[in-house]
Amino acid sequence: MAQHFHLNTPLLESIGMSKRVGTSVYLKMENSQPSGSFKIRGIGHLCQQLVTQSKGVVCSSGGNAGMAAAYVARKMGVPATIIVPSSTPQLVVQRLQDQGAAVRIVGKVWDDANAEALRLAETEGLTFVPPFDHPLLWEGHASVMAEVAASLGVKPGAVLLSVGGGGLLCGVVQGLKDLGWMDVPVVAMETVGADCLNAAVKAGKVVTLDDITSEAKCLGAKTVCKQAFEYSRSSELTVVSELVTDQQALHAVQTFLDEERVLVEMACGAALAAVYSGLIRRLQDEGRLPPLRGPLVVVVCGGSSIDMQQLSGLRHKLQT
Ligand code: PLV
Repeated sequence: MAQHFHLNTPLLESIGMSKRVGTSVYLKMENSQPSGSFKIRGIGHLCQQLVTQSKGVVCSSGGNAGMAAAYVARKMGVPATIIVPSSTPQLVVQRLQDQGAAVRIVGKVWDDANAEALRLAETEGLTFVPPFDHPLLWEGHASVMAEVAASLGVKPGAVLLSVGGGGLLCGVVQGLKDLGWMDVPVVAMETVGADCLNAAVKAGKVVTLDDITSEAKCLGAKTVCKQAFEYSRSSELTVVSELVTDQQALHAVQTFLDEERVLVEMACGAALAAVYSGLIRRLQDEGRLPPLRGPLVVVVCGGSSIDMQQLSGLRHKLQT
């Protein structure tokens, strides 16, 4: 039997969020995965398929894909090199090293790090592990919806998640397709300044952002993957692309810590903010999201880019 690296995570009802939304809200706790985020689902699956007799893996990452790649590589007994941009906090570099990975800091944003990872894969003969743009990743991420279906027992009214490069979105849509639940709307959240999907939706085509100006660095891919964009405009699906500010994402991280007693990073705060800022209610009032006919499922994507020091730094910077 194929070895799984990810866990079947808890699906917890949130009373605080349910009160705000006016319908029951369930949290899929991907923060409790071994590598700290959902990324282990797709990356575990991809590595199982591609890392046979490999000299090692190389992964470009805002941090969490790297954490997953480092964890999986360690379990498979192969070396991992993780290329991160300079915007990655030292605490993440340390956590990657603690997972046994070699870390290199290249460029300002993820796209720069990715170019170097592709180069290394080519020159050193390493297996390239992409953070979001690969069908095997989406296939792996799809397991999150299968678990939700098994635990919840009913069809969700909607799924709420964050979008960086769009891998999680593609995986969730894949999972919904597998379940025959293509009518379940997906609310896809980004922060202003890390909004490559929203920019593509507005432009009607895939576009590349000039820069990443949001503090949600793990959402900071300049170009969304093509499949995510295609899903966003598919007539068979409802994908609602929305933005929150960094202040709203940070406020959500803090409210989540207070109410659910769990600390997540800004990338995850973007999704949580859709509930805490009242956006989910507003979208329904304005008819942009159909009235919820079942519980709202929030993918709590997690993330390792946070600790108390990082949190107070963000509070200071964003003045909340
Ligand atoms: N982070 C990627 C891409 O960064 C990475 O390398 O780790 N939530 C968290 C906590 C994440 O780390 C990410 C992606 C996302 C959500 C968004 O997932 P995606 O990229 O599949 O849309 C640049």
